[in-house]
Amino acid sequence: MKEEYMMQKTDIGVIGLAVMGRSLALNMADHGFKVGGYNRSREVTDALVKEHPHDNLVPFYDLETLVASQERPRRFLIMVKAGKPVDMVIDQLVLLLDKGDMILDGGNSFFEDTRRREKRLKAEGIYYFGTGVSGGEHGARFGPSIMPGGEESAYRHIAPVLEAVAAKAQGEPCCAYMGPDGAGHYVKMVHNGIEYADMQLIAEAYLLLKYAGNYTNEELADLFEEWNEGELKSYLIEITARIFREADDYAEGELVDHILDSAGQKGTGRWTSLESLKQGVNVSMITAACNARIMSNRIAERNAAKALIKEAAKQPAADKKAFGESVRKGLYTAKIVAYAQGFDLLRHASSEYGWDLNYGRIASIFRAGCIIQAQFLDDITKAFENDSELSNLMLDSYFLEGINSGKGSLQSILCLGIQNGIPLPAMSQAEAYIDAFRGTPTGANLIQAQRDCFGAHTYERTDREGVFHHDWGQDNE
Ligand code: NBP
Repeated sequence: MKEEYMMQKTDIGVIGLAVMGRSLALNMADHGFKVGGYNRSREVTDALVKEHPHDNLVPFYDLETLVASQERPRRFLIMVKAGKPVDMVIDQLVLLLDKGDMILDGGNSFFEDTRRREKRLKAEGIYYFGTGVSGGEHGARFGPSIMPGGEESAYRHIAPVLEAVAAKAQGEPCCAYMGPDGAGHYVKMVHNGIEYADMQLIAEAYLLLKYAGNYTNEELADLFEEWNEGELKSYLIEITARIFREADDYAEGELVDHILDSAGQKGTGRWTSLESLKQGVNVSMITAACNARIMSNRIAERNAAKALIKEAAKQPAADKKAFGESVRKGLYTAKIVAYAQGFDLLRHASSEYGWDLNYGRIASIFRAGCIIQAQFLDDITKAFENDSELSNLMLDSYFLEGINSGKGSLQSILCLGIQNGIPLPAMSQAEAYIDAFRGTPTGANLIQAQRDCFGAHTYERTDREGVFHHDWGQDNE
């Protein structure tokens, strides 16, 4: 006799019921979609339906029955570990599907894998959507930011589900069609890169306030709460304020002081950084954030070097309150630069891969559900609505004003931080980027002279057209 589940009709199948898959499946079920849930290991499916029984969530134990439970065109969301497991699931699923069916990959897949898979499945008449999902477990369960990319004409079949489960910002779903093939996963990758830079900047503001401003955890919590009322208002600032107040379960004082100074990373920041070099785009703040995490991991070497390399003499800020305000302004200025770099990468990728990305729409779907959600994103949307061809966010009048009014603060906190021996890699990169961007000499004239001197690489001149080579008067072998 057939088990009861075998006769149930479903609207969508979710394949992979770990943290993210189960949360999205329940979110869809809450929104009235009949969801078929399948996981490679049966016990995971059983645990889900036991712990979270839901009328709209039907367990399946084989892909054939899951596929048979849907009317055509069918829809499946893959939520398994990124990499080979995604290909393995596709290989099994594709044998059971018909032309016009749809597969969504909601994991953190590398966009080049998504492009490859989309191309392969398109040849078989199956629509493949690389779908970035941001917001972690809580977001997936109650409303993530969703970035789908694939065949636009088929998007209408998946839009009702994705837009229903997505977070809402001012009543609008934080989900929008990004562009063809790998566009969705690319945007998600850059989102994660920006998240790395954002978090690093907040960490540097913390170091400045703690070690040059002598702020206590309570004072830090108060200050971050105050910041969260203004232009820095964001999820990351809000949770940081809460973190400073969190008592430790094992020792005296706050938990933050007992957490090892060594940060993990899963690779999406590194992908963004590597991709930026490929595109010839400067996302130095994202790279700096990756490098800061790498340095933080070298605990033994750092401990050994502590005794060998002289410490900077401490020079506390003269006026704690004024310093706090300078840090706020400097942080905001640097944050503008981080987003300017991230969106610059998107702009180049859009042209390179032929995606026609809509930057205002991208910023608008980051407004809720995801880690980088911030008030500031409304201003980014406005900037791109005012000028869809905006070449750099810093050139929008609103952000230009932010850069010009905050640049002095960024410089002053950098100076004090460096005098106190505080590492500020992301903030330093923000300052260097602004200076190079505004046409300050970069020293490239000297580099061109050296290249021409040792390799006859030629140079261009400031006073006449053409390409020149100079006889530098020595044997350069
Ligand atoms: P994991 O990334 O931990 O993957 C575990 C799931 O993959 C399990 O369902 C497992 O099945 C399945 N799986 C594996 Br591993 N190999 C498989 C194979 N060959 N065939 C079929 N299934 C296989 O799950 P997650 O943390 O829920 O994340 C899912 C995706 O979402 C990942 O790409 C992740 O990077 C992304 N993501 C995660 C977060 C987050 O906060 N966790 C946020 C945003 C995006 P099993 O039970 O049989 O082993």
